[in-house]
Amino acid sequence: MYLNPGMRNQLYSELSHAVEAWKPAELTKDYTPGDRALCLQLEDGTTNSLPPLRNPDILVGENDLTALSYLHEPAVLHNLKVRFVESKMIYTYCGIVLVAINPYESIPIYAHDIIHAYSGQNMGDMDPHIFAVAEEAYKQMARDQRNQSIIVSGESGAGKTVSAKYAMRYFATVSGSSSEANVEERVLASSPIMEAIGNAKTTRNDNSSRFGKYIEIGFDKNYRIIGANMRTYLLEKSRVVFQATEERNYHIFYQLCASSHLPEFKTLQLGSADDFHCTNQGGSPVIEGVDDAKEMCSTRKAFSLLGDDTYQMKLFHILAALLHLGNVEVKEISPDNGHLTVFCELMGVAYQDMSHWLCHRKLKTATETYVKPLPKVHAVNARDALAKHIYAKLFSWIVDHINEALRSAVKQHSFIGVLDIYGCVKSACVLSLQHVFKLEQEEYMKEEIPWTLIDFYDNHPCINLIEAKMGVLDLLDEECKMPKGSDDTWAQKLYNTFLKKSDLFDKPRMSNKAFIILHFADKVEYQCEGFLEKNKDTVNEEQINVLKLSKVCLFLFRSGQTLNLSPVFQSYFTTVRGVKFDPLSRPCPQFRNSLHLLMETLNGTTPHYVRCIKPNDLKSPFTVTTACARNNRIRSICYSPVPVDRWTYQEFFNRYRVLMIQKDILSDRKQTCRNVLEKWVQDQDKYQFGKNKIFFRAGQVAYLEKLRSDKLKKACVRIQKTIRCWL
Ligand code: AD9
Ligand code: MG
Repeated sequence: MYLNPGMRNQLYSELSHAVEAWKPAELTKDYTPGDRALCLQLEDGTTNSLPPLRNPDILVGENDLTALSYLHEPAVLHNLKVRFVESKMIYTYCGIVLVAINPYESIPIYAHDIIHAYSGQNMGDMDPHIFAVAEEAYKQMARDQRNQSIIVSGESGAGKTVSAKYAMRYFATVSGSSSEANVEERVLASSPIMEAIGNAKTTRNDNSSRFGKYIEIGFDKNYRIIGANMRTYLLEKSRVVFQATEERNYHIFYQLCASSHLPEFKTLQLGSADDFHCTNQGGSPVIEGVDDAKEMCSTRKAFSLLGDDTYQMKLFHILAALLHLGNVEVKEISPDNGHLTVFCELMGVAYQDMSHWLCHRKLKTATETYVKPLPKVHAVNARDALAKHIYAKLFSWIVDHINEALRSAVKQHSFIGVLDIYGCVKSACVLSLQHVFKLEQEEYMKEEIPWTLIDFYDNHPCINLIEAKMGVLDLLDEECKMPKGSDDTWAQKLYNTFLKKSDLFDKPRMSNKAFIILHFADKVEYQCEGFLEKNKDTVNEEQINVLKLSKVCLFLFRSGQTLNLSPVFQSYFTTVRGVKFDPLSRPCPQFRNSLHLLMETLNGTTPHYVRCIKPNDLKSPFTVTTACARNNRIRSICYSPVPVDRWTYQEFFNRYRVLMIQKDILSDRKQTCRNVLEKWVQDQDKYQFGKNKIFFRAGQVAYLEKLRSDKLKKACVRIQKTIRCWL
């Protein structure tokens, strides 16, 4: 028998000690049904007793995991498996969190009639569903007069983007059409555009989002949809010039190539995606079941819905130009380099200037300025940096443009934000969640509430290791400035500074060119090679000046607010197995600000959580492989933050006045609320009285709401009867 160390105190809260997740143990006495405990002996000789942990059959398959008598990893897994594999139910609640397992199969549970079935219903009355979460957010927005957010998390390919889209579709459908024509349709049209320019095929997901997105759907005072606004985070720029084996560049490039035969695209001089360096490196330009030419039609339709067609064409010119730029061999630039000629034509810039600055650099000293030819490797890097820079500008221009098109003339009364956290758990956006949990915990402390949130999400020591003064990144910057700095010298500095001094830092035994960081419960090995060059990844100012003279692409450079994130911590990290992940971004000041803004926004809303689970790596329908299921995401379900609902005493009093009879009402508001709550909710663990607020465990407010509406209904019936009597 294997014993999880957490079992000792039956808390299972040993998440941070994943290294020692399970320990062997032996039963010292046979278990007979009816025994109240199992007697165990661990390898080190210590003994333990545990209650029998299997849930009664009647509870297995429950649609809320918190209803299980024993909420531990095997029980959670078993319950999810029973629901998912046997009953084909992909959604389960765990308190306030909706757990969604990717079915990898189209299932008929998202049609319009299902949306309407969920509309106006109470969460507890219906099967768990993304629509139920959306409905809850919608209802709470109106009921509490508070903005809401739906936070969708999960590893790559788990179904975050799909869930976020269904939530948006729900709002677009139930919130009716407002004064503005087809506003719902236009809000939904932002998705195909963003996916075309920000999603790509990776080894883990054919439609992987390579940026984070927070979209706020705006409502008027009648809670009808009036527009939307989105913020994006951490676009993976390096993909524009580099793709790993089996991966692709952003979909839009393949869509353009697949449409190159159309008369309107003739000037782009494109052809097969196999012919361009930026689209052929992965050696896998086709996605099974996807027709890029058809997708292009959807992208164009969405663009047309959200703006005028002239800009659309300009964008396609720039995108095609990037493909040609990728094919320019910088060292062999002749006066008539074919691809460079097309690039310059499409971008509307002078060939002479561009070809010159692709292989030269201006150097300034205190007294003079001179021009130096660039060594080939630097010239290639500068060309790639330019391509990435242009793409990032284009991306943020499109985001701004969509926001402009979705801005409403009507005053916004409230919003529901949907956060699609991209990539795996290491994504920087998760930091925002940690922050929310931290604030949550701080509020409990302020209110003197004894509840504690498990600090699974508290990753601050790790963040400090990376971004604090003289942290990993600071040392990288320092090394970049050294005349003889190299990846190896940087690695050495890291070892000298952190080895044996930080618990979260380690060095692989067999390598002097790599380091290990302990993120959450996962160790990740980073290869140092190429970090310095990537960190220096700066755009040649002279090349930008050439572009700024162009009428075609000047519009991209007007705003100048693109976050210039160093790619180092965006996409250059590789794990031991060579699997790329979406790591912490370089926390440059602008990014920190945008993250803080996101945290502030989230903090001002009532959060709803959706945790997506990828059940297997083969994309097989309704299959759970143990390795996948036993990852930390599933474990973490057991530790989801539970309490969220809170009311001030006055708010509670006002709302639930109907549950009080005259003699309940005392001059002391707090005492009144206490008495009433104790009367209606017997289990005292379901709520806590803070100094200024009452905190409720999940589901309690819904329960009180039901009591309230029952009371009101009864009162209505009484009134109607009385009126009838009078008549
Ligand atoms: V990434 O971090 O952006 O790489 P996501 O966003 O978590 O990832 P995504 O939503 O793109 O994953 O889902 C991956 C694929 O799983 C989809 O393209 C669908 O083919 C499949 N999927 C996900 N959810 C559902 C669903 N509810 N029903 C059917 C689904 N298929
Ligand atoms: Mg996604």
